[in-house]
Amino acid sequence: MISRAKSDQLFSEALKFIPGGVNSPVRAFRAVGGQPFFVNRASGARVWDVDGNEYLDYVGTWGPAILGHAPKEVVGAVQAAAADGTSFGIPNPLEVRLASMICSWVPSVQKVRMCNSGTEATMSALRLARGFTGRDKVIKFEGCYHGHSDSLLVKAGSGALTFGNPDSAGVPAAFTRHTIVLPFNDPDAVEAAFAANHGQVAGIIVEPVPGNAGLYLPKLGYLAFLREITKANAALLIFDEVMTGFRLAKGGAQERFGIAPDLSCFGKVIGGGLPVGAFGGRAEIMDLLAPSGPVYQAGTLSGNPLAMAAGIAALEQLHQTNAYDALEELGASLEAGLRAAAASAGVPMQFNRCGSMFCAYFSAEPVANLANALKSDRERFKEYFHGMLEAGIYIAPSQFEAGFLSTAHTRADIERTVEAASRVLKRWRRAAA
Ligand code: HOZ
Repeated sequence: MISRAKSDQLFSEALKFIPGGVNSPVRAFRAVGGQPFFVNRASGARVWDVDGNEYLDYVGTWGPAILGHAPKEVVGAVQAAAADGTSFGIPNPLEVRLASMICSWVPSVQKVRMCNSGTEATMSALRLARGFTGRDKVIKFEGCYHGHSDSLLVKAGSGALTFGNPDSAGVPAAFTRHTIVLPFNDPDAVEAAFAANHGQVAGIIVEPVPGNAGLYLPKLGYLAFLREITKANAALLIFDEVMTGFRLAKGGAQERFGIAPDLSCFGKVIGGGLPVGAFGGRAEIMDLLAPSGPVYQAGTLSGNPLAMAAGIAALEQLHQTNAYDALEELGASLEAGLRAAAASAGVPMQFNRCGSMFCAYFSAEPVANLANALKSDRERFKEYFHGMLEAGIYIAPSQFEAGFLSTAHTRADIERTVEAASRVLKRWRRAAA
């Protein structure tokens, strides 16, 4: 049994001063039982806790660590930028460089505005869509999580779903009156919503590959359908690529699936591990933002030089190392290994994967939307989580989160992961026999 005495001590202290002992709910182990461990060092695909235990990490700081933790190019860029000043509140050249990189990697984005988190990006993109169309209503999908702004915390995924508050307390009903929530992968529901709200829908916001209720993929043609129906109704298509952007391909999910949304939201990977968000799209829409236009959006630390330097270094590294092919290969071998392990243990498991994002559900049925995800065996997930943790492998402490691979993971790491999973799954089989 691994000792986590120092982590336990820190958690007791944290509970005195921090609500729930954590600064973001998903970090608590409430959905799986037990207490979180405290990390004081991370490098490559590994993190170390304050008791000196090492973990092979598939959370990757919830997505940003696509190059692994503390890649030297990113650390060096941040150190160099910090030496020149940590924040100016005045335009700096790094903002221009990162904006131009984003626009060239993601052709649907002609102009981009930096902010500080994915939540800010989606909240601002929604305001912009409403300002551009002059309409109030917005369609979102069950289980998709677009950050914690009021109007989007409806049937939301991630921690909101994990802890049973998909419709958060503290959000006045009036604030979500214009949010229409539909099941994902169901074109009829979208058609019906447009028919019932003719001329009132500003846009659809969607995670093109939803990664906040585990992970499920869009059915063939579904994203193209969303593109067409938004166009036909003069509404905007907003891709929330906070997780998928610069991860599923250089141009994100929109490149992978060949769809050009009107607006896109980013975060995670573009910050290289520092707090960054961004939203961008067609120039005629983006130019409605203040100071060019009437839609207000702002931020003291937006375009922060450290964050910009980290993001630039991360994107340059991804480009120079041909990272996406390597990530695809790693993902494919993890998928093959875990599927084989589940089959040989006789445990029903759905392994959903898109590039370097993945999720294992303990279910005999395919998972393509929130209703399917909710049918998976979460008790089994808890056992799986703790079995893997005891083997020194850290996956997200919730069934409703995606796993992330990085270029720092190796073939040997994948083999070790598959062996550990195989042991955990076979143990259940024996216990059930
Ligand atoms: N957006 C992240 C993945 N669901 C969670 C990060 C957080 O809420 O702390």
